[in-house]
Amino acid sequence: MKLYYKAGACSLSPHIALREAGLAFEIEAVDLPTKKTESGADFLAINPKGYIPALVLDDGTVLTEGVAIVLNIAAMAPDKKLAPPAGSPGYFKLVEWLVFIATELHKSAGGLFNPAMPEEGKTMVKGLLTRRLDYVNQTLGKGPYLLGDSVGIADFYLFNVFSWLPRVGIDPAAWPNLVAHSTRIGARPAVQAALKAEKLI
Ligand SMILES: N[C@@H](CCC(=O)N[C@@H](CS)C(=O)NCC(=O)O)C(=O)O
Repeated sequence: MKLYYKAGACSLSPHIALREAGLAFEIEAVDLPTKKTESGADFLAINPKGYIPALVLDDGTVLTEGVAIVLNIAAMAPDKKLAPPAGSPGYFKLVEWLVFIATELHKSAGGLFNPAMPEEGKTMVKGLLTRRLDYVNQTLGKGPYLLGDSVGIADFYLFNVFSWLPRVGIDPAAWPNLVAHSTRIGARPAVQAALKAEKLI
């Protein structure tokens, strides 16, 4: 399997999931402005959507969309219990979290990196993000992880997106339960290995 990624971007979530799952994989960086991969390949020929993450499975299938990718990774390593069993009540809570992170946190926070976004737009998005993060902070007070006692793919995705806040001018200290969650996830050996492989530490 090969994961196409950009250091520190939203591909960090599937990168961590692959390491937590103990699966065999390679990573290849993508230069997003030119759509060229590290080895000189045309990334648009791999993922016509032009964005990372993209995971090429061993049978050649190209899977895109971070949520689909991490659900597939969890399904490939059921013994690691990175997701509740498909179809169980816990599974639908997991999907609820993944969709919330993708649509309410990732895309909002991601937009703040765009230098073309006007200041009024940034203020509006930061207000929205603040309300969403208040909710996550409150929920995390009830259990160490998003689904309670069991760590999994939603926690890695949340860790990934939360790590962007200082870079977009938001002080994470406003959400102590989220900071504690991020510290807890960041200390995991698989997470440290992913950060090292992406040259982030
Ligand atoms: N809907 C996609 C969005 C992925 C995405 O936002 N990727 C960003 C980096 S975090 C990207 O590659 N942007 C470059 C582009 O859109 O050209 C997903 O959830 O996986």
